[in-house]
Amino acid sequence: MADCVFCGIASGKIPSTIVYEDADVVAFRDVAPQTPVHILIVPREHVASFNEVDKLGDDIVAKMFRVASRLAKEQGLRERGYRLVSNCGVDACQSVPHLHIHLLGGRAMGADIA
Ligand code: DGP
Repeated sequence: MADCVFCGIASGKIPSTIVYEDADVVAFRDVAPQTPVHILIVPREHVASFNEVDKLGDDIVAKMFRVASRLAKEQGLRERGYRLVSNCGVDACQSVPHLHIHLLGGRAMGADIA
């Protein structure tokens, strides 16, 4: 989608540090990391948020979570743990309207998730 920053990253038009990509899914480092490891996992296909997850094939939704698990291992997060977050809509402070999962880890986080 024109004007979507994550579509731009997925297509290579906007530079980013990509840590995983295949035909369906791209993962790249967050430009403003909130933890030592902060990676965003997105589908190449533009859908605005989890509200539209039904527009994606089940294989792509599953792959996003498999990629998250694989990256957590590669980044050395499995022993201490990590957090997966997807902000959806205004109340959750979603700032980029392209579905994404944050993979956060590398330091202890608070117990509150909201
Ligand atoms: P959210 O607030 O959940 O929509 O998270 C959007 C995240 O996207 C936020 O942590 C910052 C990140 N982000 C925004 N623009 C860019 C960009 O151009 N490049 C990268 N790598 N990350 C971005």
